[in-house]
Amino acid sequence: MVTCYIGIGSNIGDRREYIESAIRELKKTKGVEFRRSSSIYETEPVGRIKQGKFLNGVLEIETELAPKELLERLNAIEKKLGRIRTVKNGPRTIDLDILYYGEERIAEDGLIVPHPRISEREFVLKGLRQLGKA
Ligand code: PH2
Ligand code: MG
Ligand code: MG
Repeated sequence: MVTCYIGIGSNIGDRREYIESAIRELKKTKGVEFRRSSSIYETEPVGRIKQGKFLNGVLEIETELAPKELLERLNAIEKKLGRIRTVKNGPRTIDLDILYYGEERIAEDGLIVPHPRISEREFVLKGLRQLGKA
């Protein structure tokens, strides 16, 4: 089992409900053991796109899934919760990002871990700090 940290965010619709639903889905996912969550906090949107405020947090899980398998499961949860990919970095019902996959460094098509923008994103660092990972 590998300990992983997942960034979670929502800025459309009932944001808290989307976050709770995503956590429920994660708990139902075979090969994933949910451990704990940081608090869920409101953040100003970061980046060039004008969009609504986010609710963000960080989840700690353990998994026996390979990184790409985990990414597929996270993408499936995003899809199930109505995420439509239009504008890159734009508004979303739910966003689930792999921040850390154990101590592994991964650079593959569509998957870079640790997440390359952790150190510049306070909305991620805050949750990681609460979980003792930053
Ligand atoms: N995600 C982005 C872009 N900007 N800003 C906040 N506050 N929270 C996010 O989760 C976020 C963002 C792209 O993934
Ligand atoms: Mg994402
Ligand atoms: Mg993201």
